[in-house]
Amino acid sequence: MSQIDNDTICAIATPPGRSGVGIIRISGDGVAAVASAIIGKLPEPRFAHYSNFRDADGSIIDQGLALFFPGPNSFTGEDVLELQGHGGAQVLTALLNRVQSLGPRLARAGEFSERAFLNNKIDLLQAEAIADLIDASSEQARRSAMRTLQGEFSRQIHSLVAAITAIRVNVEAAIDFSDEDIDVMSDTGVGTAIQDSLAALQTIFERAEQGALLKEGINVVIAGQPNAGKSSLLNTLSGQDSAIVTEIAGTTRDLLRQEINLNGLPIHVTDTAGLRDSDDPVEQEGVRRARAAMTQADQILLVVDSNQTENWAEQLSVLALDELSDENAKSVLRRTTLIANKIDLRPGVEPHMQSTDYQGVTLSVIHLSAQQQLGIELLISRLQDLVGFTANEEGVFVARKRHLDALASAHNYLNTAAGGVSNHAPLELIAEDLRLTQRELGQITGEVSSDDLLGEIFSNFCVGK
Ligand SMILES: Nc1nc2c(ncn2[C@@H]2O[C@H](COP(=O)(O)OP(=O)(O)O)[C@@H](O)[C@H]2O)c(=O)[nH]1
Ligand SMILES: [Mg+2]
Repeated sequence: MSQIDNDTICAIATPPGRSGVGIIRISGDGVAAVASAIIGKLPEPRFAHYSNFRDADGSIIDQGLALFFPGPNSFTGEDVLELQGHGGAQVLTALLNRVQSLGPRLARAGEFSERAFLNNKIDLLQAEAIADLIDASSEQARRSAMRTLQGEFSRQIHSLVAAITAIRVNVEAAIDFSDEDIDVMSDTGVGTAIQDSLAALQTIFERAEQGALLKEGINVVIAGQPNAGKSSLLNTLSGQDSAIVTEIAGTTRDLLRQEINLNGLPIHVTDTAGLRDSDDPVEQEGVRRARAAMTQADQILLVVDSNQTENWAEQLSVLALDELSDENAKSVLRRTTLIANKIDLRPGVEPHMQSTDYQGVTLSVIHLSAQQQLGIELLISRLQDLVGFTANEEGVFVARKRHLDALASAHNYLNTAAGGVSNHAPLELIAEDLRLTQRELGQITGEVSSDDLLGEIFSNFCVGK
């Protein structure tokens, strides 16, 4: 576990730029000395104190509010002083220099939150939720981050850990009494209790998975032959005229990225150059970048002209699957949805979805018109279904890949323990699997965590947080 540095830290807590108010935050034992030097006294705890902020020579740098929160009843758990002055770059720099000249050093990114964690003011999930709340890109993401910050995710993990502790106690008892003529394992219902915990773990995982989607979103790449209507589809999805659309094949060369929010699910869409052989070096580079983007995509939307859907093999040849290993080719196909565009040119064809088999993989085909905005809702619900996204975010808490990995691994250990119980495996092995389950869960809240992990998590925060 990281040792907390005892030195006093300071940072500008408001974003750079011009604003009515700019805040400097100071935390640590040196706070009292800073307060008396700059404002002449230590303000009464938790009262706003209006004051001059003075430089070493007595001149006034700025005027504003000073707020003092004595430890342990502060965000970091240490003495904290906030100087709320005016939000100009020169004002804040001068004030920060003055604070530093009195001893405090500049805080590292996330160091205030790290101290709050190390002083047990918040657990690791909550510390991460602060960063996620600040970064929230949608109303749903904000609400789910707030749920984690209020401790909902942590409470569910804790109650799971408590249930597994109770099971471990019974398994340990069974080990102690194994020579005697009583069956502690079945008397105490260990098997059923493990099944209950497995179900609870599954529910938490599903909520966390939704939360991770709200936070991270999915990468969608629009690909296909020139003039299929890729850029039109990007424009329709994003509701903006972002990409140039012309009837000239080869218009798009650069990758064009747009962030779209579909009912709270962030979608990072990339429009690409049409896939064809070309002598033009600029276009060749565009095609190369398009292919590279496709390998990174969670979903590839392969746009084709709906007049040319008789021969899928020909349409799918632009994916250049024969240049890939069998496994990679399958992976590309599994990530591909076919978009049969321009149905407005085909009298009698309504927007619809069908499927087609290709090389043993079933692909969905969505018939729509990007330009006339017909059938776009089919595509949107298809994208949401693909990642299992539900617009109902009740009980969903923001989560990261780190949490999902730990939950999945906890599920594995617990499942092994369940199998051990039904197969009458040695009790010591079952006890060990339960211990490992708990260890994985402890990593989520930060009860068990390495310095490396903590360093990585907090360094992604902004300074002053
Ligand atoms: N009728 C019709 N034309 C479309 C549709 N989508 C795109 N187009 C036209 O097809 C041409 C190529 O479109 P564009 O989006 O630039 O295709 P890209 O080369 O794949 O990016 C343009 O003239 C578009 O107006 C559609 O749904 N219906
Ligand atoms: Mg284009």
